[in-house]
Amino acid sequence: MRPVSTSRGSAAAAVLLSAAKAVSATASLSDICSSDYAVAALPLDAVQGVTIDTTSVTTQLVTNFTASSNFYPTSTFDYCNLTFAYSHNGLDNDIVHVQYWLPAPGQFQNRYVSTGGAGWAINSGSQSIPTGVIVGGVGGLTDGGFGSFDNQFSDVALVENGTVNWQATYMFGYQAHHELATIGKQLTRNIYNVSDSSKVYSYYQGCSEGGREGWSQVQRYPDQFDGIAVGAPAFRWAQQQVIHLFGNVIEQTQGYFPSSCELEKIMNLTIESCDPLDGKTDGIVSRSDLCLDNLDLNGMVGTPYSCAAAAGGMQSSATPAQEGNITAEAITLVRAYWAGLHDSDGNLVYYTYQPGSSFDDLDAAYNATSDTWGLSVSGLGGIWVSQFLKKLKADNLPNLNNVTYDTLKEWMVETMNLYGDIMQTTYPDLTDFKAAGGKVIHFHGEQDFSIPTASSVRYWESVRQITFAGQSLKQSTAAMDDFYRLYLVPGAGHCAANSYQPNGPWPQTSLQTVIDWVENGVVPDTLAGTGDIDTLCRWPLRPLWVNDGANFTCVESKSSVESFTYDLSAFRLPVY
Ligand SMILES: *[C@@H]1O[C@H](CO)[C@@H](O)[C@H](O)[C@H]1NC(C)=O
Ligand SMILES: *[C@@H]1O[C@H](CO)[C@@H](O)[C@H](O)[C@H]1NC(C)=O
Ligand SMILES: *[C@@H]1O[C@H](CO)[C@@H](O)[C@H](O)[C@H]1NC(C)=O
Ligand SMILES: *[C@@H]1O[C@H](CO)[C@@H](O)[C@H](O)[C@H]1NC(C)=O
Ligand SMILES: *[C@@H]1O[C@H](CO)[C@@H](O)[C@H](O)[C@H]1NC(C)=O
Ligand SMILES: *[C@@H]1O[C@H](CO)[C@@H](O)[C@H](O)[C@H]1NC(C)=O
Ligand SMILES: *[C@@H]1O[C@H](CO)[C@@H](O)[C@H](O)[C@H]1NC(C)=O
Ligand SMILES: *[C@@H]1O[C@H](CO)[C@@H](O)[C@H](O)[C@H]1NC(C)=O
Ligand SMILES: *[C@@H]1O[C@H](CO)[C@@H](O)[C@H](O)[C@H]1NC(C)=O
Ligand SMILES: [Ca+2]
Repeated sequence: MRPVSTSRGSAAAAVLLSAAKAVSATASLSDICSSDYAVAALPLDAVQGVTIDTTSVTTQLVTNFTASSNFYPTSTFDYCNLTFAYSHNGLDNDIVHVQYWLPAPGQFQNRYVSTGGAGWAINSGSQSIPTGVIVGGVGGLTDGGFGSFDNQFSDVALVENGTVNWQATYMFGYQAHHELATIGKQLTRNIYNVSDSSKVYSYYQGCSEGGREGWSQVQRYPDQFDGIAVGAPAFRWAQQQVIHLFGNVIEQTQGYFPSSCELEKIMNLTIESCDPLDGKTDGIVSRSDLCLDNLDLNGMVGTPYSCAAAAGGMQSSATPAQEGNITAEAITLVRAYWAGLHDSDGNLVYYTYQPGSSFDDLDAAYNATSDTWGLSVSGLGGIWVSQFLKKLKADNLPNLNNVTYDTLKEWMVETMNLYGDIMQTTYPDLTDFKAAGGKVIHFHGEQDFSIPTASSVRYWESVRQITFAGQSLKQSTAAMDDFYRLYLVPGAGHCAANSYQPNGPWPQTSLQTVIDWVENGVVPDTLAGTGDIDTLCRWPLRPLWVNDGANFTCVESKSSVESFTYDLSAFRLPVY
């Protein structure tokens, strides 16, 4: 258990302090950044079945590096970039590269921090890993064995058409992160001469796919991390991947493909209508649960919109100057999108996004020759179906011919059946993690357009019901508060603040928050946010402005909780 009592806590802190002083007196960053020093520190026996290649070690001293991201405060520091490779005994052509950033011995505070990726990437290059050094720890990332630090899982997911790369799939699912952290923690001890009797605290930070990777460890290895700070995890994999195609199937079924400008106008009108319902007209939809009851969707029909022409970017194709009036067809489409995916028996399969968020999964393609909008299959959903269900080396489905709402449900069931144990990262019994003293800070943008906000609420609720089965709502909610706290971020999009709702908050220092909770017993009633709202309410409390927008509060709201709670009646087994 953690040293939270004051006497034991300060004694432990004193030991750490003197250890840090002793270290800083004896070695400099350049001393520990030699390849000989690193080779001697390799934890050769850390993971059973793994052989570290001692000839693969590289070290590079980097000075005055400036790191900037919305997941840590901007910082300038020196570090040592240590990399090496390992392989799994008995496998051919199997090489995994890991990268660890070491802080100067004088900065080291007995911490190790693993970092994850996004989309189909298992790391974020030099974007996420600085967070470790910034908190006085060693940062770590892995290439998952996908060939190089720049390769993604999707680059190697199929060996050939029809042949799944199972080793890579298990590595992506959870194994690579288990190895990264297990090696990283022991390496950290060895590099800084931390004695067996001193603690090296271990943490994880990541968002989206990176959020899923953090949960993959908490659910399987209760002792892996003392704390994790994760956002918008892509963890209910089967539903999450396939739901990206739902918007396209509505468009195809209804035969209407809206222009980007028409959708943006509907979003803008929604934000305008929903913004004040939280008690303050500040451009931020803090209570999306109150939106639909008050929104006059039919009243939007005929409202004019216009947009200037835009050049295409990396992610988007060029769009022409657009002008028109919102159509009844577009409103019908948006209603269906918000109602969620239902099968042909009318049962709910999965929910989508909160009103006010942008309509990314409804993006259509502009054809300049015909001056019309048509189907653009969401690559986020199409890639999973093509590679893992159809087993074709293809980046997307070529079209959605014959794909119905029922097909989407079948694809979700097939994914759970074939890949559930690897990718469906929603195991809800966290008894062992809690007993080990682990802590979780989990947040999710309330206006996320890529991973439904309700998906995080659903998992928190599953953990509450399964881990604390038999306890009352009040008891189990209090028990959750002891180790796992969820915060919805007003107005925020996917793993970032939202340009359509400027000045909304973002929890930039969540890793430091979980460290303070783990090491000093500082319990985060609210999570610190940047922007105009500096506190984020912890679920199930909900934000509300009172006194004519003068005071911000977190309130209980049964109806709000209910609006985030769905009965996925299309599935006969529990979907956690
Ligand atoms: C790093 O920055 C400091 C302060 O700006 C400067 O004095 C030092 O020369 C820089 N070091 C290197 C190696 O650039
Ligand atoms: C760290 O070193 C490895 C191996 O030389 C290199 O591939 C990687 O780009 C380096 N990372 C940074 C951020 O310099
Ligand atoms: C760890 O101990 C070795 C052997 O005493 C010493 O050479 C090295 O400088 C120490 N490392 C640090 C970071 O103090
Ligand atoms: C939507 O609102 C944004 C400002 O947040 C504005 O830039 C954009 O032009 C608006 N879009 C339309 C279609 O009116
Ligand atoms: C939009 O509706 C107005 C009437 O409200 C009409 O005058 C105008 O022509 C329509 N614009 C387009 C592009 O259809
Ligand atoms: C665009 O429209 C033209 C004319 O109708 C058609 O020939 C062409 O196939 C379309 N392109 C795409 C990519 O659908
Ligand atoms: C594998 O499938 C893709 C997508 O259908 C196809 O383009 C490619 O030709 C196939 N490769 C082989 C070797 O059959
Ligand atoms: C779609 O379904 C029809 C009727 O069942 C069938 O004839 C056709 O081959 C199917 N098309 C595709 C692309 O699967
Ligand atoms: C509202 O905030 C003001 C200033 O922060 C404070 O003085 C006042 O007590 C608050 N009122 C309520 C009802 O919380
Ligand atoms: Ca508001």
